[in-house]
Amino acid sequence: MKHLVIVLLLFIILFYSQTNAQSVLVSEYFNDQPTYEWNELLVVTDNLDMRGFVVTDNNTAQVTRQGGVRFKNIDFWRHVRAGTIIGIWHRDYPTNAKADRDTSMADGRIMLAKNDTMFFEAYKSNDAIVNDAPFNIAIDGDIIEVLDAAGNHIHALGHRVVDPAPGTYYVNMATPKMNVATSLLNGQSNRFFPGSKLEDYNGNQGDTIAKVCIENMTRTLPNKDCWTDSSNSDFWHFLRSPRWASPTLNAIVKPNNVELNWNTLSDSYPDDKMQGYLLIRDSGNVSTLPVNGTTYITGQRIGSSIVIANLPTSQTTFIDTLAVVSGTKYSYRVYAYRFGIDDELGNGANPNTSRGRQYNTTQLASVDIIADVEEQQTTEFKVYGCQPNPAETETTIRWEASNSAQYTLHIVDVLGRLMYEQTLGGKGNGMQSIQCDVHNFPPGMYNYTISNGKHTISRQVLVLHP
Ligand SMILES: [Ca+2]
Ligand SMILES: [Ca+2]
Ligand SMILES: [Ca+2]
Repeated sequence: MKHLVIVLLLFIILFYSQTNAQSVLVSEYFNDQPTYEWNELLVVTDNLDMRGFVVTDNNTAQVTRQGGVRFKNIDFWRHVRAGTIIGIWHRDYPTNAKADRDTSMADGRIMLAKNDTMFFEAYKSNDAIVNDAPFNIAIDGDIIEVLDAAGNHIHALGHRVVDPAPGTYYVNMATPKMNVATSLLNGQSNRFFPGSKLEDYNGNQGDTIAKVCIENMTRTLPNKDCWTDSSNSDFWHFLRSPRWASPTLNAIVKPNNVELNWNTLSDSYPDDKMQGYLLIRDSGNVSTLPVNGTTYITGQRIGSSIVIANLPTSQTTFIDTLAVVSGTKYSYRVYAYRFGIDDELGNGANPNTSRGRQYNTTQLASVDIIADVEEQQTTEFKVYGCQPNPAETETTIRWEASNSAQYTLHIVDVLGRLMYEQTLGGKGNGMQSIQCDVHNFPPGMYNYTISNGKHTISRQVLVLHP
């Protein structure tokens, strides 16, 4: 029993130290003339309150903290989403281009300057040896460290070439951390690589989990190896996409629509609307996934699928206004996403950048249905083959009603896209007909469906433009 309690306590301590310590990662930092120096942070914990957080550098001997920034007590830092990339210039903005000055967090990427008092207060360590303590990376040794608002160590990456390396501040610092035993020349960056999972961000000097070189620097982009093109974009994508445990989707087929409902995904701060659902329909098999970095609009195609909605996570139902064709298979998918269009790279950012909108394409809700709406079994009305069929410019659809209900006509293409819709009015008994203009339809097979709200009957028409 006593052993069990100790084990449990150790587990709890370990759990807390892990979750607290790794809420933010120091991913990479760049040494140059101070004007062009930067560091890059990656947020791990979702909905993280970063008000009061500190990013600080160290002196060359790694003995004491120097300067840096403290995140201001403003709403901007209150609900930072997992996967947010924070780049900080160590002085001012070099230019006002979005690559260099990006103050909008909706896309999960910001690039701010230390001297921007909208976001930061200057931080100077109480025990800084030098009076003037700016944010300066030294060639022979330094550390970029993140502290939480209470001053607790969160994460650090350092370098030091001179023996003994590392210095005493580094040695006494809590984990997780990493030090590379080399100098960092102007024009070089120190970066975690491979950095493909959280455990890769904590190690001992000599471990090959961080690298210093002049090649492949990646400011606010996934880290790259020095001499190959491999990057840790999968890990960035993993942090930047939402979680959805056991997604389920139900579809209820009605004569003139399909009602969809699904279970809600995990969203620790729905108010910011940074997460949502992408809904698609396919009248065959879904073969193409949404592409990371791309934001789709309703009606847009993803392979053979069609986007039917983009919804916030507060909504878990949707009515697809589609007159289904009996016997036809329809596939529905609901994908969860986080973040909007990238401010710098625009819509359609290369998926390898893991920037902009990120989809969870492994945890997704799906349902396939074969529509069965009791068609051709009613005595209330009959639908006859249209004339002519194949049709070139127009065709006449005839039906015969035995009562005077309200009838509607829908024509859809093979993807289920509505091409034509007509209310036929409360016609009386007997033979009815309507002439349809099809000269604008692309050549192909179409389904036409007549419904009286209770029953539907569908037939097919081939459109040709010889
Ligand atoms: Ca941005
Ligand atoms: Ca320094
Ligand atoms: Ca990087």
